[in-house]
Amino acid sequence: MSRTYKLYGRTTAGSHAVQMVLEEIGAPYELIWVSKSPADLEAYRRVNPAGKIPALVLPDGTAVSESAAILIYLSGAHPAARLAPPAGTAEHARFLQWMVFLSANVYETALRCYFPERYTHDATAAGIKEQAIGDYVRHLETIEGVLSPYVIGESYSAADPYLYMLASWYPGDMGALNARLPKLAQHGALMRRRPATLKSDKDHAVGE
Ligand SMILES: N[C@@H](CCC(=O)N[C@@H](CS)C(=O)NCC(=O)O)C(=O)O
Repeated sequence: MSRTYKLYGRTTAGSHAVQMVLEEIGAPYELIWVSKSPADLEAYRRVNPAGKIPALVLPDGTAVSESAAILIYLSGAHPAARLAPPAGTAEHARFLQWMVFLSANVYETALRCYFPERYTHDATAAGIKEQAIGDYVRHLETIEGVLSPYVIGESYSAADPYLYMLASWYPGDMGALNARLPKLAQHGALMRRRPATLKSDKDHAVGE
């Protein structure tokens, strides 16, 4: 049985954080780009029936989707990489809280920003996007309040690449965001010192 993970990704998509975590772990993986062509999408639905990026196929062939679930799974499967506090501790509860917060709020807001037309049947997409940008800042402000310097405090965890990726998708004025949220800006700078971040940044900027 191959011990290699298969990561299904796309530029500027949720596979970015998963690749960062696989790089942090040092696990062997193959990055498979999924284009938006109907043929690629139809084939990809056999991996993730929802058709959303990312998906990770485990070495035993199990396909897992939902970015937060993939990151939490990898943290637990590779404890030596110390990407999450030990399960059952209060620190782990806080880790789970922020992983779900990022997925349910920040990721959701990003999707509303980039696909506003999916949230309306009439011509109000511009208003939906405007509201979503405000929500984006509000959710990032909540995280700014706890960054110290990482999401769960002094220890780096899988929540950090997740936050880094989601913050990088902010569609408004990034300079203004950095000025308003200095701890988030500092978090981004810390992340860019890590080879795993740079590798995933580079691959996800280019794609196949
Ligand atoms: N809740 C999902 C959201 C995944 C998602 O919506 N991914 C986007 C890319 S970032 C996508 O596949 N969009 C294509 C589409 O919706 O058609 C997760 O966290 O993995």
